[in-house]
Amino acid sequence: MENFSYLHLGEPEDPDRYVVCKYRVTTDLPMEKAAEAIAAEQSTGTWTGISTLDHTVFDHLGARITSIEGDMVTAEFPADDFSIEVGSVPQILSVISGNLFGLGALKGVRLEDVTFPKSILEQFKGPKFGAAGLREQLRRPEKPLVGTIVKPKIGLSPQKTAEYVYEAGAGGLTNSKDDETLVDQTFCPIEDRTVAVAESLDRLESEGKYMMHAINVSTRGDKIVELAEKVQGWGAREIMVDVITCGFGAVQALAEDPSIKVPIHVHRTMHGAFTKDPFHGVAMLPLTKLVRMVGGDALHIGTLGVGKMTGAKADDGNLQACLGDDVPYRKVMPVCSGGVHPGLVAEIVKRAGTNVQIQAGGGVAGHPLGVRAGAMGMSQAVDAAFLGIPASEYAKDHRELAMALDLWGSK
Ligand code: CAP
Ligand code: MG
Repeated sequence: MENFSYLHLGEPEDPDRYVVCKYRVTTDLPMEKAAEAIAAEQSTGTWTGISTLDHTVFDHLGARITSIEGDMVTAEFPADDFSIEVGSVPQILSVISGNLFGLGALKGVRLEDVTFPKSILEQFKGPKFGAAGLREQLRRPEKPLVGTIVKPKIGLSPQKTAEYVYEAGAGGLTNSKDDETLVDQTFCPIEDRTVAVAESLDRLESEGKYMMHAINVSTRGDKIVELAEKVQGWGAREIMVDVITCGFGAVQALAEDPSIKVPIHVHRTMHGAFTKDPFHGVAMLPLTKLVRMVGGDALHIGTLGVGKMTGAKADDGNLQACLGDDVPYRKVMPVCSGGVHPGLVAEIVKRAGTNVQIQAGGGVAGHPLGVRAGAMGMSQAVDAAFLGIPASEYAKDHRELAMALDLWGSK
């Protein structure tokens, strides 16, 4: 049986013809062996030599291990290993983050980053609106967008939801959204909720306040576009998709469908199943890059080490993946959410900058004086951070912020 080596250490390939992946590998084997196991399984090999593999195929489609530095392995996959023309994330993920996670040769393996050649990037259209499009619709050119998540996450009636949204907008918020578990339940049918919320948004607009509420349309693949079209017809100004549970293809179908004329807020619930473990799974960074490719307009990237969700670090590359100019797409609005309250806003802005959407559920609904005051507290905290004024200073003239800082403290 002919021996095929996947090791090409020190010979990085032409980045324009290869998909380059960085894996963090934990193994008891020599690292070269573990790295080759990844390259073989994800390209032209399997656990044993095979009589049907020849050098014509291997040299063309075999993955190449071009670097091993400590526990970091670089594997480069020929662009021809991937579907042509269609722009297919499912097939990409099957190659770069498929069987390898189950390989016995590896105690742990985490896909930390991926970069794509132009030939693959060009197959995708990216966001239809992007960060700039959101800002244009909200008449908010520079300040961070500031939003809330209607809480409790389930249970409010359509009317109560609409009242919450109106109060949040009246308190100065630019965005609100359904929570990730709310779609179309008996206690809050999606049509009734969408119509009632649209009336609140229209009322706010008549008062000179521009606001979006993302209606969650996360449902089965063969129904999601139809549901989004209905929701849009009932007056939704933004839709939300839970990308991990619905799939990247669902976001792409909505973003590329000309009949969908509203931005897509992308939630990432369930991501923790594979982003949380620093030694096994998939980091958020590859997921962020894929969400931008398929057309998410706004994406949760965590709170940069500040809020309740663990895992995110101050600079894990996700901001750059949303806002960078290194790919041919509109920018994605990074959403910082999860355990956020006014006392954390300054630190988030310090770490993320101002081209960001900061949102709070409990940090608004938990305010002692109710939703409108909670919204005012968040809005005041964003204004203070934007102006470079310490929140404690700004709170001297802003009671709602002062009460929030008293209740939750500040970082
Ligand atoms: C935040 C939230 C969001 C999290 C998701 C929640 O509510 O609505 O889903 O932000 O985390 O359900 O926890 P709170 P991430 O503001 O009350 O925490 O953004 O990291 O995906
Ligand atoms: Mg939520």
